[in-house]
Amino acid sequence: MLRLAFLFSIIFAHMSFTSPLQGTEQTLSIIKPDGVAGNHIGEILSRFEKNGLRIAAMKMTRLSKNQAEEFYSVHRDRPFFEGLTTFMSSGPIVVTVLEGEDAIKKNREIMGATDPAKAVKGTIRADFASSVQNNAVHGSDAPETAKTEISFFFDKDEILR
Ligand code: IDP
Ligand code: MG
Repeated sequence: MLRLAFLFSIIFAHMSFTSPLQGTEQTLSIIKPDGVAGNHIGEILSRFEKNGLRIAAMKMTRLSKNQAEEFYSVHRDRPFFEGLTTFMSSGPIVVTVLEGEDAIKKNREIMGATDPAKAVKGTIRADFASSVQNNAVHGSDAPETAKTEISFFFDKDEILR
């Protein structure tokens, strides 16, 4: 009997984390320091939920300059790298794993274009961003980057269902 309970607890523990449900996808979202400082956490998270994305993991944290440089290392040769990583380490951020059908693309649509001046009205960046750099949110751009970005912030057992 005890052995059976033990077996079930292992099965349930295993079911409770990580891989997305069949037909769904996971993506990493960050509410950047400007979004947090502007008191927009609640509104931004509610946009994800209202659009059918489920929050599967969440934490508020702050990146060191080194961590910001590591996270954005693909952009290391771009002229905006220094400013971007200084900005990203300037205050607390809220990091979430969003899960749902087509989550990566859907999140990018909800976010809007990188430059808020070009973002469609009603998107997060059109409504809350103040410049190309201070653009309120980050979202993964492809399945491979989503995977690396999620594991940058979360252990497997921090992603829940
Ligand atoms: P994305 O966040 O829409 O995917 P990326 O091109 O991947 O845009 O750039 C990463 C981040 O770098 C942007 O979200 C923005 O904060 C910053 N960034 C991109 N282009 C510029 C620029 O021309 N000037 C200043 N910052 C920029
Ligand atoms: Mg990008």
